[in-house]
Amino acid sequence: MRLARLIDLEGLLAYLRAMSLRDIITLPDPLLRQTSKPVVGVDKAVRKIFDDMLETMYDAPGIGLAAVQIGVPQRLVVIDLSKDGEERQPLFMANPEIMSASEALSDYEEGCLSIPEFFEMVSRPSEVKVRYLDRQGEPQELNASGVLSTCIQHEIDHLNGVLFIDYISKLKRDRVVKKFVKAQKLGKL
Ligand code: GNR
Ligand code: NI
Repeated sequence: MRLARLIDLEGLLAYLRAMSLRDIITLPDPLLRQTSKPVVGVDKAVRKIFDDMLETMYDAPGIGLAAVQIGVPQRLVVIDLSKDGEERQPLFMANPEIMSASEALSDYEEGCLSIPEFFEMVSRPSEVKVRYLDRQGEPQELNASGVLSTCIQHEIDHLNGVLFIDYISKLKRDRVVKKFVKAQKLGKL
């Protein structure tokens, strides 16, 4: 748990109630480069991981999270694109797979909770068709465009050990990795 939450009473109470906030691993943690394993099905244990991921993502805050980012190398993703004050719309995906992707590309400025405070434009297929198991373990198919498409592709990349910095110039990538290696040596940011 982060120090900021320990000295924040409201945050501490929320933590004690839910017991599900997890630490998000950051660059250069080698786990971020590992390939996550498929889940056999969606049971109680998997739903607990989903819940922890969602809580951690809302707290960060972020619009998506892959299980590996909380140190669990299983093929699980949560996404919620709802705006502040709107009703939450969590999307739970187990073993998500991209079935097809459009030829047309879209540019979007991406960030990643595992690479805090770094943002760059990334070009990806505008639309994807994705298959996954939902929170009940039911197979689902989804056609995504816009930010949802970008986010799904970003999260599935995490499951394969791929980060958005892999799509930017080597110069910029080396620079940001170096910054995080140095920050870690100095005992984190
Ligand atoms: O919160 C996040 N925002 C975001 C913005 C643009 C493209 C992708 C993302 S996902 C990111 C959270 C994250 O790191 N998920 O893995
Ligand atoms: Ni990310």
